Amino acid sequence: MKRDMVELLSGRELDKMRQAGRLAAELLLHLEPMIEPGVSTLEINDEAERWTKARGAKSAPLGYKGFPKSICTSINEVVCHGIPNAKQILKEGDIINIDVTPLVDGYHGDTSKTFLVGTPSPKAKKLVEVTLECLMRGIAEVKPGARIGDIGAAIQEYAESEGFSVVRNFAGHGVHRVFHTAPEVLHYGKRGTGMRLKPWMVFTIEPMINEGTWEVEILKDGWTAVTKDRKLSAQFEHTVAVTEAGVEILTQP
Ligand code: EYL
Ligand code: CO
Repeated sequence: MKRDMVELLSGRELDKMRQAGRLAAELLLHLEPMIEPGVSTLEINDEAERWTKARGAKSAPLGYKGFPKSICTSINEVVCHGIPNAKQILKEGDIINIDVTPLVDGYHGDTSKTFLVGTPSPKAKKLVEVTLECLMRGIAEVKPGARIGDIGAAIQEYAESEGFSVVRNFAGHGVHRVFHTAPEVLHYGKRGTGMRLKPWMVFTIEPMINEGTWEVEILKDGWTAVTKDRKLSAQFEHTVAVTEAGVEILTQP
């Protein structure tokens, strides 16, 4: 299968993706009560790993391109791919994105959410609300015949209208038996451009929205992406399927 070919799933495969997506959504719900000041990101990681294994699934990020942990935990200025660590303790006012991808019976469910730790600043809360709305506006564009550029355009228009910026270095992606594959789903762009969406395509939409500059830097650990200006970044992610009727979100419980 060529790297730029977008697979259309069978009905049986979409059912597997529904199961994987549901488990991913349930995992985020399970972790939510742990998100409190004083907990370490390693404790969250270890509970995610334990819960996932107990359900007969695997954590896809673990070992993926050498990634050392089971989930990504991205706090405040961390844009994505934060590595859980025992010395990294959540504190009052933080925002933290938890990104999970259980591999269930050969299929991946990929979802993430930015949680508030206690009561963050009004500015931080606004960023998180706008980022969720960006994801939902992107999803609302998904239907047969729409263009992939319509998704990014809707996200960019809303983020920038609220005074925020869209990260360019990371994109949504096709996901099924393969964790990351075609299509690439940019979170910025122009309406009416890019490939046409067809029923049975499955991909993620996962906008990263920044308070300041969209530019990111990778820390010396080789994984952690942070904002260049060290201002806040938030992200939400769903795995979605294109259906005859429009769109089905696979990663809600
Ligand atoms: C591992 C691999 C560089 C994830 C996603 C974990 C991190 C940095 C290379 C994308 C890319 C999750 O789609 C993702 N999350 O929604 N890499 C990922 N890694 C990793
Ligand atoms: Co993803």
